[in-house]
Amino acid sequence: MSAGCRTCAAVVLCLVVGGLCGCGGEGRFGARGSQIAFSSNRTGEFQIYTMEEDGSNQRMLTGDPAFWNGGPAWSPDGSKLAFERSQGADADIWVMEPDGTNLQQLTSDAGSPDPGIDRGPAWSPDGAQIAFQSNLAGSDDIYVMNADGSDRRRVTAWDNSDDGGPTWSPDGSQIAFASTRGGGHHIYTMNADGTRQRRLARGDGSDSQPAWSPDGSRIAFTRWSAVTGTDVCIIGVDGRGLQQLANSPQPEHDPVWSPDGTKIAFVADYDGNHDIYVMDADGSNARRLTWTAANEFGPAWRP
Ligand SMILES: [Ca+2]
Ligand SMILES: [Ca+2]
Repeated sequence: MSAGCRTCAAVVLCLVVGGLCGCGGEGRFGARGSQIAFSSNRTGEFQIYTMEEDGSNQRMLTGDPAFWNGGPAWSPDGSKLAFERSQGADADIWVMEPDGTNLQQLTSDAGSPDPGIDRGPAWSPDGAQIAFQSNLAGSDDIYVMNADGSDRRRVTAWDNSDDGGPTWSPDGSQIAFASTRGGGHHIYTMNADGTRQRRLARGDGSDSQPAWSPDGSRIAFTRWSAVTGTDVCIIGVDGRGLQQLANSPQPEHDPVWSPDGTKIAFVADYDGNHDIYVMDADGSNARRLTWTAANEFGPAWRP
């Protein structure tokens, strides 16, 4: 296996088990809809950063080299960032303010009963709940908890398949996610209480990382094929209108919508490492926002 293929395999594995989605006002930390949070290992371990949507003003929010930090997700009012933080084999959901202060751990291993690897936080549109994936029951499943970490409940329980990468519909009634049930990796939708689970995108690709569009009509996601590796695609919530937006032979993944639905931020590796890019929602006009030799992942647009 070539180094490139190993990278692809690592990315695909990361996409399958990792859930990255996520998604005010003229406030203390920038204008509404103009900031993007992401993770980068430019200083060593992965930390959470924010930048303006033109790539300027990149600031590190977390800085403890003992922890891996990723998967940032903005609260709907833009006042908080949920993210996944791990040390060793464990990972939990944390939340902080957009300047990196007031860190709080929402899921915990302390004293058990939570030995789970908890990842991929996604806020409900009303800000009251956070969906995430956890292997608490063995395989990865989607869980929903109150935004303060209380009242966790499991909403997927399909054999031993892995379910991850939750993203809420804008009206809060549904959650899309990626699942390995039935073989392969595909996008499913369900009611937010776990009922009416059904497969969305057909085709032979390995699909992951769904991101619901702000107008509710489409879902962006990552599809892996043997020809072009991981690509950014979108599909209607009725399962029609599949489009490939970024499908070069290089890896493209981690799609997320701008709050106004006109742009999609994503991650691509066009020069040997991963960086954040933004394109128009029709796939045109891609421009690069980060220029490091390190890796950037998991963009999340501030509401
Ligand atoms: Ca590609
Ligand atoms: Ca980079």
